[in-house]
Amino acid sequence: MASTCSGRNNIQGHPCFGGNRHKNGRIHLAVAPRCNIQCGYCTRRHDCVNESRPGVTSRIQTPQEALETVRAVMKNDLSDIIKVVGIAGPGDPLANEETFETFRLVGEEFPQLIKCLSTNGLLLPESLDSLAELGLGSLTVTINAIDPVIAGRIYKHVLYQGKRYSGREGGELIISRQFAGVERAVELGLTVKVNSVLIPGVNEQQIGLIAERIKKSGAFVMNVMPLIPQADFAHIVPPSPEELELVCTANEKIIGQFRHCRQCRADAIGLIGQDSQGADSGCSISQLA
Ligand code: CLF
Ligand code: SF4
Repeated sequence: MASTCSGRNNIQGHPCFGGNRHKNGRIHLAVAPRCNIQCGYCTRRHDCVNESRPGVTSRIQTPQEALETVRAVMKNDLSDIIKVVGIAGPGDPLANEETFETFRLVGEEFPQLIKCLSTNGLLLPESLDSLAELGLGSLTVTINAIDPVIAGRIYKHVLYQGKRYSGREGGELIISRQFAGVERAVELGLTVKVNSVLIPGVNEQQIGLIAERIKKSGAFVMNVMPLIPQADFAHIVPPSPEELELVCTANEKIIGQFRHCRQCRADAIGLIGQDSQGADSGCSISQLA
């Protein structure tokens, strides 16, 4: 049944959407191992306890195990700070049925927690009614290009409805799905953040154009993240903090910028940058959330 959700969901206090990140934390549930695209910068690891970057997790949990993790956390000292339950990987949450089941289970028992999801956006248009019914509050979509040729360089392939797309064709497909998803999410009252991975020599000219287009689409905030050089992009020198700052300052004239991202792990728990699980920090989707 389509959701009748209207008006903006309440995500007050969300540390990645302008809330107080020194007081408010989040718990990430690593229930989503599978992905439907291959980004050139992505390496996922499921057994990693000492690496602090998106796409890594100590282990994958089932929805029931994830619920038990939330129960345990909400019984201990962290219960006062955890305001958000997020699913951000280590693959694409929307490519994993477990994401929906986990939000259902956790939402029944902990309705006070803001539900947050981070995705590459490929399956967003067809997933949004279910997500709105589950009470999703905040959504992050990672958009790295608006030019399909450049997107084709970033996404090695895109798997959609049993077919594999690559190059310009794959780029066109994912970009159209991402923007259709962002616009529909805004209509449904979700608060939307767009993450963009700044990849020097590949998409730096795209970042300002993405900012303009997402502003028109109704997104709330943008988060430009530096490339973590891995996989096919291992040879690329990532942007320096100063270069990143210049980009954010230019973008700020177009749309608000989130500047405190720590490129978290898929199993992070606690305040951003001070997590108690896995390594140091925590959101996932290999460079999504
Ligand atoms: Fe997690 Fe991502 Fe939700 Fe935040 S993280 S799913 S929006 S609750 Fe935040 Fe971590 Fe940056 Fe993500 S600091 S990587 S932006
Ligand atoms: Fe999939 Fe995220 Fe890795 Fe891209 S970065 S291949 S969307 S898991």
